[in-house]
Amino acid sequence: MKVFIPLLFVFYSASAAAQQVKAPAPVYPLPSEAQLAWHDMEMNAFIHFTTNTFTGREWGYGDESPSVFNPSSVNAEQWVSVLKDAGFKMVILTCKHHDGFCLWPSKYTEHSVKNSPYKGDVVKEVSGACKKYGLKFGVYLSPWDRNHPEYGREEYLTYYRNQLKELFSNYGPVTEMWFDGANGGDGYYGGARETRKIDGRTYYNWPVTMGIVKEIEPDVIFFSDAGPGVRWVGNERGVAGETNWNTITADTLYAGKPGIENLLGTGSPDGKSWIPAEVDVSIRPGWFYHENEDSVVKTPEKLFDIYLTSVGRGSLLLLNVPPDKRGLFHENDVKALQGFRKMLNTEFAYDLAADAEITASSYRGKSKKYSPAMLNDGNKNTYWATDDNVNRASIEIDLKKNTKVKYVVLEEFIRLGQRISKFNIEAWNKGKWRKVADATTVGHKRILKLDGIETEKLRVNILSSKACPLLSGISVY
Ligand code: FUL
Repeated sequence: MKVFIPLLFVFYSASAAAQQVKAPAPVYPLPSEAQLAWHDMEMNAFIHFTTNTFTGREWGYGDESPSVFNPSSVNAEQWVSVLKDAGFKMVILTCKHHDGFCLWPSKYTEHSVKNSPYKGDVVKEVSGACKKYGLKFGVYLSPWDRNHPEYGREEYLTYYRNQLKELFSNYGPVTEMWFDGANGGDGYYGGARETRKIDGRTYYNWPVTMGIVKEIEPDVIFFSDAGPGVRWVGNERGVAGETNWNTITADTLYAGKPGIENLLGTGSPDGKSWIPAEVDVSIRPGWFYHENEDSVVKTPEKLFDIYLTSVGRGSLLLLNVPPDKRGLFHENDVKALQGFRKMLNTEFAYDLAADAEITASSYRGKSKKYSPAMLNDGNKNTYWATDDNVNRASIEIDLKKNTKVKYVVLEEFIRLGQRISKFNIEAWNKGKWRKVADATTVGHKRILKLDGIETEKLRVNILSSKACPLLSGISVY
């Protein structure tokens, strides 16, 4: 009996100490559950398909006859299965682009597939294929409509909202809704053939329009230049800011304001809302399929670079792959996507940090719960943390033997807010530490490409953070 009492006591006091270590306080603003799920998708696909595919245009004027929409063999299962194999998690379809042609037989217009030789329902095909292959589905419904006679007037808003209700009620669940910032200008407008300018901030009365959608789909993520769910990254080249805050103050952004592109790319550390940047880019020069671009489909190497400047900078990649005139992904695009997947698999084949010994200059309350072991436990819900007011720290990754290293990947525990604003990486080389990378923000995922160095030890130095830093993972490839 005597032997057991002290042992029980030791056990009791150790677990009590662990319980006493308080979790770090959140750093506001925080992401919603829907935004966290969006971050985790990392790679989504865009599909641009309309009369432009057949006329060779990028922006249809709105006077195209539905008879031009004549794909011979639409196969949405081919699109979705190719995308799934490449690792994409959601498909966002241009249900209606600026030309106003609807890919579903909307009961509110004659300008749709129902009056085309195709006669089918592309929206139904795509949302059905997404369900079958386990991908999420998203809707792009261009607010600008160059076909509609009432565009620019109150009546058009009723039309637009009716179409949103139609799409969300008949083709859901819808995970993301894409509101394009390109708005107003010349167009057919039911035969008027004139220029119609609107005030992008007031005309659509977004709070009302989004409210209607939210009644049907409460958790939908709204994309627009300024959110509120996710923001535009400010360019269509596939590049997020090297410094990339998920936070931004929405009032400082509105469509058409000159010079906001840079701010969209970087966000701001003191931003009032969590509105992460989405990186939209096309696999081809244009958003729609054009035969003369068959030879300039982005290479797997280029797509991989884009992955590093989007996902690797804490953003999400939204890659557009446009079906061709047959209604299929072109062979060249399929090949490029397969090559891209192969590169991802090869470059990130084996995480050397999984077997490494990881230590840190400090960890929260010396509690196992916040120890460096949480960095390579393969669990995104556990994290290493420091004590309050300890905003600098070093983490050492001992690989045990000289190893060729190409990438270091950090993941911040963003559920409690984005914090880290400056860090660097050093490698152990001939008896001393040598700096191999300098960076700022981390966010959902930060991938640093090193020039294939050889080292047996790496050190991540967190140099500044808005509050105690929290990391859920470190990987080395
Ligand atoms: C832009 C549009 O004008 C392009 O046609 C394309 O849809 C792209 C994703 O957004 O603003």
